[in-house]
Amino acid sequence: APATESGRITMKRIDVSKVSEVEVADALRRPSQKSAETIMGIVTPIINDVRQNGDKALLSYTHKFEKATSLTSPVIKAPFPQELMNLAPETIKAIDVSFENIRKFHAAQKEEKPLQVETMPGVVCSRFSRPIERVGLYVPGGTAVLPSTALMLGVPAMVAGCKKIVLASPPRADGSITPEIVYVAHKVGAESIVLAGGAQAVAAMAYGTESVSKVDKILGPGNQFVTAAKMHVSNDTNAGVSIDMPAGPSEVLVIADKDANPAFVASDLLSQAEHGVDSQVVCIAIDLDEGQLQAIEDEVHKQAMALPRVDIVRGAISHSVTVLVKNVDEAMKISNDYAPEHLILQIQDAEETVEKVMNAGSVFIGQWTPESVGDYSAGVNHSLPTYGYAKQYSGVNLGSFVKHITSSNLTAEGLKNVGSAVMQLAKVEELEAHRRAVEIRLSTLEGGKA
Ligand code: HSO
Ligand code: ZN
Repeated sequence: APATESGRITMKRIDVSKVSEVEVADALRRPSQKSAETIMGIVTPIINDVRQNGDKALLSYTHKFEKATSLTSPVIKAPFPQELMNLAPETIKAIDVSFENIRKFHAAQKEEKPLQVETMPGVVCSRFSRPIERVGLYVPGGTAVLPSTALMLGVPAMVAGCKKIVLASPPRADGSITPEIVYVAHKVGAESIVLAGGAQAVAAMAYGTESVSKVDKILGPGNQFVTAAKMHVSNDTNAGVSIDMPAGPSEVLVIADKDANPAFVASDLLSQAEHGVDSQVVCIAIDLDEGQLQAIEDEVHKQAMALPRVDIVRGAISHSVTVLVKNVDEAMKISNDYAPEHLILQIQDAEETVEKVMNAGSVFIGQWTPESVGDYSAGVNHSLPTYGYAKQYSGVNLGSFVKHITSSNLTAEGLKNVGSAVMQLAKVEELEAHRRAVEIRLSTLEGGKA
């Protein structure tokens, strides 16, 4: 039956004890995205245009897509004028509190000192990190303003010590930029804000234009065009730019047992459902009876109807599902296969269950931890792998803004210890110059010279 039958907002139900594994997987399939070729076909000409024609092309796309026809310059440089960041005191306070928590958590991810290992006597291997010098942070526009995303990208970039932080975000139709985003840009020490969105913003940061600084890495979520553009530029060796991860629609998986408060469960499902019609939310119900299931469904409907974004929620809920299982292990098996961006554990022993989490972007433990605390203020990052990519990607973290460099340092004794292995492998690979680089030194040592 359609999920919105008679106007009721309800998730479909599936009982794993009654259907095959294939049916479970089908029910949990993410809403399909437009094909990669279709999207690439649209973004490639835009990227090429910005690459060739710089600011002129960038501005013309902003005029066209953002309707910001009065905009004459695509960039604002720091220091940002105070009048661009006038905010209510309570907003400043909220940003400041969140900033500080995110800063603390990401500063703790710094490596105290270089890692150093003596693999053999006299053979010392080290690893140290250096910030990526120039980063481009994409803050989406679209149906919501997202200063929180500016915080999630900007704060770790600042903590890592990136020299140049460029923020890009689509301007409003009057050509202005959300003051909250300007305030965050100011707090993280960004050098500029690019007033552009979509593939054109990505291209401008990847190649640079007359006024947009070229960057070394582009991070941040975005729609399918932004994601495709990031993939495109990261595959272009002429751009010399990397990206964080493929991004998709927001999603959450809530595991609830008899102890869970139905109203809390529903509120968490809805907080991700309101992101977009293509978002997906999943509820795994452990051994709930009909009354308990009904209670969650009633709350979903009731709370959804009271939301300003009820139409978006309706879209998301139409491809969302409640999965009935018998125990925690069954629940965790499904969750790990799904690899949700956000995993909420509203179960007894939530903390102990974390050990069983194999794939997830970020975990929210227990009934007092709504996912929205992580979206804004707890300190964890909200830029997370979606669409099942939590199987192989980490969310944005301090490591996203640094690269690791290794070093080797051998004494004469060290070379004597490891030299024969090197020479033998070089011989196997028939790379004689490699072998001789060791041999020449060993014979010098044997000759007794200093
Ligand atoms: N849940 C979103 C992030 C976000 N929520 C921003 C509110 N604002 C993606 O994980
Ligand atoms: Zn969110």
